[in-house]
Amino acid sequence: MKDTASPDEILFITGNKHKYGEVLPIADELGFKVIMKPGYKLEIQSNSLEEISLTAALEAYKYLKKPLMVEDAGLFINALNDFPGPYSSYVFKTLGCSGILKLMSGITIRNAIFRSVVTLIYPPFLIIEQGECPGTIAGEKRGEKGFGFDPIFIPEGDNRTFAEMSIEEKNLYSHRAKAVRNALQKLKKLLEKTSDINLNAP
Ligand code: ITT
Repeated sequence: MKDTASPDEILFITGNKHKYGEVLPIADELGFKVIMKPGYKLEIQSNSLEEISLTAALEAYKYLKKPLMVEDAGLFINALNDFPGPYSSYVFKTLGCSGILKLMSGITIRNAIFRSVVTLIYPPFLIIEQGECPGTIAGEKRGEKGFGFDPIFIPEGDNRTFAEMSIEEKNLYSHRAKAVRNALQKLKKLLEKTSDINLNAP
């Protein structure tokens, strides 16, 4: 019988230590031990965050054969027809926050949404969960914390950017916190439900 009270270890396939810092307190609260594992995330080009996240998780599992989680996220800006969306990583490296602000100059409707898709492989379970955070693009960069587009994103319900918040505050709103929480809660329920079944039996 599986002891669901002891923390279950899950590798978090990411090279982004900020993401790891955001995921840790959520995993902790739900009784899972998440360990950062850089160097195994295959980034395919696709219009779909789901496909990027699932493909990366399956590829990493081929090599590591251990319970693992991949999270892929993007910023979708309404006035730019959802740009940069799944291309956020590349666009951040090339244009950065300042480039996005330039593209947005003169635009008054500044709605945007952060989306996140988590794929969690914990044999025999494969869980895919999403999280969204609606908000607006600020007029200028504000704040020093966080990463990526945090200095220009103001979540709905607050007037600070993500970069002006602590991890705990960002986690109250963020796309990633919602997706990770959903995925780990689902896994926890499945492990509880199946705790008296030998999942390794033929
Ligand atoms: P891994 O792929 O190694 O996990 P990454 O930083 O490349 O890390 P993503 O591909 O999921 O992560 O994210 C794409 C980009 O979107 C990321 O580089 C940031 O620029 C931006 N982004 C995603 N989530 C963000 C967040 O919570 N705050 C600010 N920017 C974010």
